[in-house]
Amino acid sequence: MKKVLITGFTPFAGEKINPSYEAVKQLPDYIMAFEIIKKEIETSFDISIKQLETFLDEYAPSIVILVGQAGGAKNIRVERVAINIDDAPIKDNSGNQPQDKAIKQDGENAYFSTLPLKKIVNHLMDDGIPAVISNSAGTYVCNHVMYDLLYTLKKRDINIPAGFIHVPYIFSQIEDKPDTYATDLYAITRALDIAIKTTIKEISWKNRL
Ligand code: PCA
Repeated sequence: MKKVLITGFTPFAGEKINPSYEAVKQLPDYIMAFEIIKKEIETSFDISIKQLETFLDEYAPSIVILVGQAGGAKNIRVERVAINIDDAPIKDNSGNQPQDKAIKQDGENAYFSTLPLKKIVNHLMDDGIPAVISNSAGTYVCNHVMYDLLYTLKKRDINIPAGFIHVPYIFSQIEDKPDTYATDLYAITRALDIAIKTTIKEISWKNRL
């Protein structure tokens, strides 16, 4: 059975949970005849990409969607681009804080997501979930892992839909943060379910042509 690899991150920056993995965990085990492989990735520059590469080897997925928290975001942010730079505003969970550092010496300056971005955003909006295409995944661990994903797939000549989605805080995280936007976990889980279905439909149509 074909597989979708979907990952969330561990909590970081003093948070008790990370809504990305909380939502990933809630997804069903199967969607439209694809097995959904749900994994947690450490919010660490070094560990995260080792974990990701192990998952790619182990599962050989047909679709990869990485999910991370974007605290303060007011919508689901479907990322368009990963850039070749680490510039961490805070330490990661391993205590590292790289500054102005290229991720891959032999990598492109940037790689574009290969997910059907506009279709995902449109289907989310049709469902009443606020969503946008974002043109920066930042310069912290999320951009780092998105970059490593797209670089690795290109190196291995694997042509599959792959990309990144940032999600807002959920309500339990903002009790001590006045005036900060949050949504409920169900909306995020539903958004991920829609993103997966939209991407599966996209490859199913392409294969019929
Ligand atoms: N968000 C961080 C890293 C882990 C996460 O969930 C980021 O946006 O880089």
